[in-house]
Amino acid sequence: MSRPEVKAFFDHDTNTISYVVTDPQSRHCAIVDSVLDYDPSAGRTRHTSAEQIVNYVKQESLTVDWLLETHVHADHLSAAPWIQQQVGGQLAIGEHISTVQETFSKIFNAGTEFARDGSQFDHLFKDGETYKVGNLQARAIHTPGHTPACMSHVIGDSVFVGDTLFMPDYGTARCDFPGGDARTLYHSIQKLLALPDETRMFLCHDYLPENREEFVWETTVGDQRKHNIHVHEGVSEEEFVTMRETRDASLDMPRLILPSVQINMRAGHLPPEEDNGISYLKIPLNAL
Ligand SMILES: N[C@@H](CCC(=O)N[C@@H](CS)C(=O)NCC(=O)O)C(=O)O
Ligand SMILES: [Fe+2]
Repeated sequence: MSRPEVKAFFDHDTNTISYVVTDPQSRHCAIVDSVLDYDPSAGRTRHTSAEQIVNYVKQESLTVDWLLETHVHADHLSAAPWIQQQVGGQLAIGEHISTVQETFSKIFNAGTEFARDGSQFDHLFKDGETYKVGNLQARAIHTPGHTPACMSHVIGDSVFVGDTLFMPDYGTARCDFPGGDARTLYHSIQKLLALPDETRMFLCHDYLPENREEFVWETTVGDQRKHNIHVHEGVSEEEFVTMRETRDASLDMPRLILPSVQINMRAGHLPPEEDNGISYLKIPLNAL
């Protein structure tokens, strides 16, 4: 089993971790879940975080094979199209993106200009599909529940799980976004926990629980299986669903859900400019 080099980038504004996952032999890489900085008071996007990734790719002379989005993020905007312009690579997400696009096109009353078939992406992964990052063997696993299109990616000895699991002391992702489902998440998590115990596991967020002072985003399948506070071995499906639904009822919507979803359902592109050359976002009232 080959071991990728994993370089993590932590975004303090949204608690998101992006990764550059490199095959040390070929120096080919995949970029997982990049962040486009967004100031909601000004409606201003910036590329400061994305530039760090691009600079790293250039410094290390990497060839970008893939820009992987684990899902349509609801808490930060994706910088994937901007990074692709700078350093190339194929932009990919799970094939069930069309379900997510269908759902959100209704909420945002998107026009016919908005394709609901995932065609904004270069590639749509199917469950179990294998692919390569340089010479590293990789596999996409459909892990819905947080959203219908969530995918996890096994690359060499590591798995990138997006928002399915968080650190063992924080637990699991919420399941109350449109199309989310706690029971479905439970089953997806079982697929991840069935990977070999020593598999390195990389998470998309860390929200720093009260009893910890450092952000952490790497764990192992074995640690999750034994210690995850929501789904460790022995927690039944019913117990999990009750816990998750109770917790979800107490959570506020993510601060950036409205901008994030409108950009990310378009693969990270801004909505088409209006006749004055400015792109606009909508705020649906009382719809979420
Ligand atoms: N306070 C954060 C919350 C972000 C959030 O809801 N994160 C999602 C992932 S996109 C989650 O699953 N949170 C789990 C939880 O808080 O239990 C924000 O406003 O951005
Ligand atoms: Fe998420």
